[in-house]
Amino acid sequence: MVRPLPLVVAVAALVAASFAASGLRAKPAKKATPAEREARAFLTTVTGLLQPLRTVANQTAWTAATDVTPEHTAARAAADKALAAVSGSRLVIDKTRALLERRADLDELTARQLDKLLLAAADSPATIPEVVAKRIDAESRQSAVLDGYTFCLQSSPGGRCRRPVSANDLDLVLRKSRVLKDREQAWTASKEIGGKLKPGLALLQGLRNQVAREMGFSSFFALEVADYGMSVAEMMTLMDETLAASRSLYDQLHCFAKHTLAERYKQPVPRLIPAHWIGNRWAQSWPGIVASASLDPFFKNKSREFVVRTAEDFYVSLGLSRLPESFWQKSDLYPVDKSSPRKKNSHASAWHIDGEDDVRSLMSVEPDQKWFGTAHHELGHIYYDLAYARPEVPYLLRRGANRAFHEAVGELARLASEQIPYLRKLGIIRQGQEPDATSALLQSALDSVVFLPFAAGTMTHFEHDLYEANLPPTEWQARWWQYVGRYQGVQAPRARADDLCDACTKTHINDDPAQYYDYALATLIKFQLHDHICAKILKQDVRSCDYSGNQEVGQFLQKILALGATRDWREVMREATGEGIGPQAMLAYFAPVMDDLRKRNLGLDCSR
Ligand code: X8Z
Ligand code: ZN
Repeated sequence: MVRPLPLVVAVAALVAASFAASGLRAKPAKKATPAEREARAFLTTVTGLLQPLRTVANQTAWTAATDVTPEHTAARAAADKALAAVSGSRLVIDKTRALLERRADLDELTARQLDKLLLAAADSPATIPEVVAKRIDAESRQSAVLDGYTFCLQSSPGGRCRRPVSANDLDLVLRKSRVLKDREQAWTASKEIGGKLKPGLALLQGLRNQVAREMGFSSFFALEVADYGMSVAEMMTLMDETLAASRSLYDQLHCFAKHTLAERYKQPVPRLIPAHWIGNRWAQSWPGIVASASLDPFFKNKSREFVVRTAEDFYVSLGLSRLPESFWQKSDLYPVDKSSPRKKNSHASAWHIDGEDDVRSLMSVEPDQKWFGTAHHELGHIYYDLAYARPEVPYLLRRGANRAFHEAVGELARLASEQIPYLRKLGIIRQGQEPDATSALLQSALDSVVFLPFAAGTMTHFEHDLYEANLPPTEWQARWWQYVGRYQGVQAPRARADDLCDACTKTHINDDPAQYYDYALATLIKFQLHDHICAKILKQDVRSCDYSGNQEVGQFLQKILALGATRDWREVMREATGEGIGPQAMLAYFAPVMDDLRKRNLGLDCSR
């Protein structure tokens, strides 16, 4: 016989069960300390003010990024100022600091919210209102310059553009053309915008540092790193260790690539690879080097809509819900028609507007391999957002376990989207048409391993110097190319003018400053999660592994996503994979490439 539980016990059991199911730890009910009660009341008030202000700021930023006009740029700045007035107010700063001094008397969840509040305040401290206002205006203007720019393949002597092109057009030339002259023209055109962005970044360098230093951080870089609970030195060490661990594989990939490309373009083998030989504007991934492994031909007869709908189907097949109808109505997923005067940001992004279910993505999807992977990536962000938008997760903790986790989930879905059994199941690749496994894995390393020297090397070290060392604008070009050479083994096609800013052409330097190590860490986490999913849950070969249709995989992911930032990310990592963050899973994944390349490169001059 089942005896009914007394009411109090039943409620306690229910609460504990719902916490356990949600992954939040049920604390034995203890009486809240006075500090805890005070903090909760404070957080309720502040969150009540912040959530609507952030929603409006996100809405106006969305409009500014999807329809670049002076009015939208100004509206974004106005909304950001209204938000800054609360988020960086003296009351918020002083009260949050005072409460955090009593950390021992606070619940973990409460202290975590206060930590996030203080970091957000450091973006716009009211103690220096003129600096904050200048920074907001400068950020808004910089995005408008970036998003409103039209690339130009050919200018007339009068300076007018004879051949305006989109970012997708330039990327296509770099991915497909075998004519070096055309490649150099496209690469050079992609860098013209840097000169226009340089004065804005020079202004922002000072303003970003000023706000961060006002709150006691050594620089803006240190402020952004603090979100991981790490110091600058710790982050830089982690980056350098990651580079060291992947260095021998990278050297083999570099050697193979430069010999293959020199033969393709009928050029002498260089020491460093000329940037315009590579199929990406920043050489952050090297698509198309193993031509037989390209999946682009399989997307020829597919529509743009197919690409995004298939990405949604992937998540639904794991047991996650369909996206809210508003996602499809409000997102901006496809390129602007060439005949339209509208300008929008060309880089893919995912937006969580209200911290609830207003989620949107901004993309310029075309039916090809790159956008197929990117659509899976962006929807990863969206499903993360939706998973933690629930009452148990306080508004201030509705974010990834850390920023890298958010990126890792997107990149994990991209990796899953490239697995041959999945593409076969979807009918994208027919039986017998698959690229051979060795070529596919080699190309995958050329997309993924080569990313680390860019992310952990060039980008992170450049932004470190930009903020921590106040690197003067006159030295930006030289430092950028010094790092591109040192970490990536790549060089500019010809000398670059000092008044240009090739670093400025990278979206993140402008819009997501001092955060690019997120993607380096995400690369490691991605392979660790992938290894766990394939080896432990699906019991499939990690290099030929189909997640789709498996609800257990969905539950594994959902459990991580639903936590948001309620737990320390190191714990989340250990509980999910049984290990700390590291390169071991990635290196094991590509171990056959290392063996293969040692043979292929035997006797070649690999020096650089
Ligand atoms: O910016 C992105 C995503 C949006 S969060 C498309 N990525 C980095 C980049 O393009 O530089 C994904 C991988 C690296
Ligand atoms: Zn992303």
